[in-house]
Amino acid sequence: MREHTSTRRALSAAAALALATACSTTIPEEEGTAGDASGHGHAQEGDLTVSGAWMPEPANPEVGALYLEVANGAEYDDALTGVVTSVSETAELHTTGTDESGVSRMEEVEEVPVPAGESVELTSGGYHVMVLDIPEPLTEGEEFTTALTFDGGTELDLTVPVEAMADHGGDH
Ligand SMILES: [Cu+2]
Repeated sequence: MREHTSTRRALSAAAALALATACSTTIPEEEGTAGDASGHGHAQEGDLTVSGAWMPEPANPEVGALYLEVANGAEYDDALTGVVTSVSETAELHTTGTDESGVSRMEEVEEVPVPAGESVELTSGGYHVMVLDIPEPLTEGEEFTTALTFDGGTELDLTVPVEAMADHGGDH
């Protein structure tokens, strides 16, 4: 009954795929976060929810910014401490500040704090993920996977769409 076995294996692979798809597209609750309806990257594990993940089509093909929102429903503080993407071997957590002469500049940080009961937006002009040394240019309509690691041990996998900056109302 070799044929039967391989059919069952194929079925369970399909079921696993269906589960994974359901997980990344189903929004458990309407929590009033913008962007979910347009199919942005979303993931949830325990008390942590990531929504609205996207990357503006990079102007410099080797460097892309990844924006998202993290909500921490737990009663303890957590922090985003690590990011790995499928498009490059290098991703950093950045914050945006202003130097003495008023010039806006980015700086790498060890972690992005996500306090208990709060949500933190990683966006233009603030905290964000910087994806560096991208070997193949990313264009609008593409997607890639990202794994986020948190101080409390949670790991979240999500799909991040590459979108035109113009679709986000000139958010610069
Ligand atoms: Cu940056």
